[in-house]
Amino acid sequence: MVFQTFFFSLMLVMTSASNAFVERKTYIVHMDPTNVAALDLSLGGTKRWYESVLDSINKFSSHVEDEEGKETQEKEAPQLLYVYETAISGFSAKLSNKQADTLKNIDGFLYASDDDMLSLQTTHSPQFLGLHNGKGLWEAPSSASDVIIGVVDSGISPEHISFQDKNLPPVPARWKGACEQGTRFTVSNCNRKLIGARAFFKGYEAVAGRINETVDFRSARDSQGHGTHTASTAAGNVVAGASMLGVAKGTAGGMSFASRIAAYKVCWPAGCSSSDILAAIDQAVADGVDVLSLSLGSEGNRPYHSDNMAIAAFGAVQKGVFVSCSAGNSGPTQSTVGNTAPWIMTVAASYMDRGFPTTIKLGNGRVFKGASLYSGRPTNQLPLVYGDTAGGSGAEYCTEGSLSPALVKGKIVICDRGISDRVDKGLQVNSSGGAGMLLLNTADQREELIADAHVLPATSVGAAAAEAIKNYMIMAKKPTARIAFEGTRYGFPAPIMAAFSSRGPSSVVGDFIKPDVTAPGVNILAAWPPTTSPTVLRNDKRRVSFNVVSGTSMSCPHVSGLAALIKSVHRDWSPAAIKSALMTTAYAHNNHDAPIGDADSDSSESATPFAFGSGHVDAERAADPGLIYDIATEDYLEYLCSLNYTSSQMAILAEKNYSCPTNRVLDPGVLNYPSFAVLFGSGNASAIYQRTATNVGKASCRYVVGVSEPSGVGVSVEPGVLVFREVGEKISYKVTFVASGGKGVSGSFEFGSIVWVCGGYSVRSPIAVTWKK
Ligand SMILES: *[C@@H]1O[C@H](CO)[C@@H](O)[C@H](O)[C@H]1NC(C)=O
Ligand SMILES: *[C@@H]1O[C@H](CO)[C@@H](O)[C@H](O)[C@H]1NC(C)=O
Ligand SMILES: *[C@@H]1O[C@H](CO)[C@@H](O)[C@H](O)[C@H]1NC(C)=O
Ligand SMILES: *[C@@H]1O[C@H](CO)[C@@H](O)[C@H](O)[C@H]1NC(C)=O
Ligand SMILES: CC(=O)N[C@H]1CO[C@H](CO)[C@@H](O)[C@@H]1O
Repeated sequence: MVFQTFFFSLMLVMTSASNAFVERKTYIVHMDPTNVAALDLSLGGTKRWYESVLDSINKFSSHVEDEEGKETQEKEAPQLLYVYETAISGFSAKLSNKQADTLKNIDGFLYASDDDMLSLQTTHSPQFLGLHNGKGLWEAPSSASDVIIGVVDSGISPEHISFQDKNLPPVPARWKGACEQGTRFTVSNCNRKLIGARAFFKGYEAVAGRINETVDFRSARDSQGHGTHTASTAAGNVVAGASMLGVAKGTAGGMSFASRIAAYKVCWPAGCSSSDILAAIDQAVADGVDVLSLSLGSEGNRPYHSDNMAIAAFGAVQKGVFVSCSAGNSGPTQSTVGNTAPWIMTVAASYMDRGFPTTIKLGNGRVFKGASLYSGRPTNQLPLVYGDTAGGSGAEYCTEGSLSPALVKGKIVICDRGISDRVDKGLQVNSSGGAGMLLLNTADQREELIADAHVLPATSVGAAAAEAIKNYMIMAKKPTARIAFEGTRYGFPAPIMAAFSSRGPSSVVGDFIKPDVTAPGVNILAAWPPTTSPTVLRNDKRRVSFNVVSGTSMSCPHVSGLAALIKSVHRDWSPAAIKSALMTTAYAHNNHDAPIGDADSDSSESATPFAFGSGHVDAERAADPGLIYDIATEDYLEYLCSLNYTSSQMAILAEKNYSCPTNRVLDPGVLNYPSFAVLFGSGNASAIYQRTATNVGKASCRYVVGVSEPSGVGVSVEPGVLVFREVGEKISYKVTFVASGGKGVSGSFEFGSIVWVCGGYSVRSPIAVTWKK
């Protein structure tokens, strides 16, 4: 082959001894696009070229002698899974470790990572976000119909009423996507609402084997419910009279209900593989989506140049696509936040003012509150059983087979959270003849009250009440309880941060606050496939068309939908401008004018920006923020230079040869981010950050700064007044942070904010100061 030497350097040196075990894995290989672009495309294009690369790898690696000098023969040739060309540059392939060892000899090779498996982070919400029928952003929904939201998830249930296309104009002419055929999915499943649907499973099947078609559809059709739920939250139709078995009754509708949806299925029963996710992002950008919604978990602690999601998201953002991701469900532990790259909108989850309260009355007269989506009649005052009064080993967790029907029949069973699924515990109690269940939080889950769709009268119980109930079990001779279900109630103090919502500070870099914002993510009503039970358990035979689910997976598509709305009224705004608008107009107080609370504590302590970022998103204010902090690709690249990335690490992200400026000192503090995070060492310290505001409000406006200083830190802003005379004008200012000695305890945080005010505009950036350990 004549062109073989072109991509394969002549000196091939095997670095490691060949392994006796031929282990085949999927590798994601990042290539320098300049080398790839230099190809003679007459050879057949990028795909053909990568095939030849793999061919050569195969030839070479199959003629290597092992340690004993014997020639070993590779049984299997490398298998090319995907070629990435739009958001990232490179390919993924299934290779033996010996074959993988030769990758670094390919001209243009930058970096290879093992494929990994990520997981999904599992009516009233529009009103809670400030959206109202016929007003403001929802006044002229037709403008939103040109905006396309790509949902990378577990697929979609295409016949659902939420995705019907009544009254929608034709598909935007620029759309290049497709409706892919597959198991129970045809071209006719797409319409003017669901304009594209694709499935990505090569990476998944390389690890998990062929998809079992009795368990999942080998197509974009959703069997898990998650993707249908997130897509309808972002852009589902407005459906009146929606409810989940009578609970949360009302109108269900996506945030940007006039926008188009394109579904990219990457999540299968055992998870979502990175190689498939990258292929989906790459394709979605090529197809022409405006917004990408990714309710997926990624490793939170990798530097950006080795975080596949961050790399692909950067490629998308460079091409003008807004990328919204879930922050993760690993809270309330500190520094658990994922998807933290500065070009990603990282979304935390909080409660709305809607709840599903229950009342638990014990035999001693004490009353506690809980939450449940069960909507039937109250139980009678019934005997309570727990642990060895309910069954054998594992009975305290109500695991399968642990409960004794003789002991639990007709009684209320207490089950601790942990080990098995919350709703499965209820199924076990029900099938053993139990009449009800109290699902107790452990100390770890604090006062988080998740409402679940239990199959029997059952309620969740917070940690403090759980302890009181267990004490009562010990003290009382004949303990009893009664559970009553109050249905859907409104007016609770909100937002409150969900305890499960992952927390900052980011463990990758500390130059800005993560997560960025919070949005509703607890007990969210949205569309559900008619073939899937609300609990996703196989032996739950109930079927619903709307379901109530919780997670940062649910808060992320709220923000994706809002970004689409803002895009529809500000066509020319960059992803960073939309992000800035959502962040600087977010609020940090609740509906009672108190600070946002935290389900992590028993309501006395308020949450911090490391839980909610800039605050809770406010749709209408975000559409008219006054000022924005814009960030161009070049600014992100200079920021990455300030992290001292090598030239090949830079090339992975830059998608081109990029030389970091050498004529000046690069300071991470100059990234034009809409929030401030400052790291101080022990003793006195200071830092100067710079920001540039662009006027997108009234032409003539005089902004005056207001500063709320973090405890122990002096903050001065220079200049303190910004006078704008025209729209589009940019003015820079400097912020100096000076720590007064001795105040900071190592590892502690202090918070404050900077607010620019002109007339009705209020442009707020939170400040977080961390004293390093
Ligand atoms: C597919 O899944 C079904 C249901 O779990 C199981 O009975 C069947 O054996 C599986 N088939 C294969 C080929 O694994
Ligand atoms: C709960 O138990 C009742 C009575 O045994 C039974 O009829 C019902 O099917 C059970 N529900 C589920 C979801 O298993
Ligand atoms: C980058 O290198 C410079 C010069 O060696 C150093 O001062 C700076 O702290 C480094 N920055 C980071 C983020 O490691
Ligand atoms: C990119 O950089 C490499 C060395 O880092 C150099 O060999 C190559 O010529 C450069 N390509 C372009 C197009 O500038
Ligand atoms: C150790 C140190 O330099 N301490 C100084 C920190 O700053 C305060 C106020 O500026 C001074 O009073 C301390 O001497």
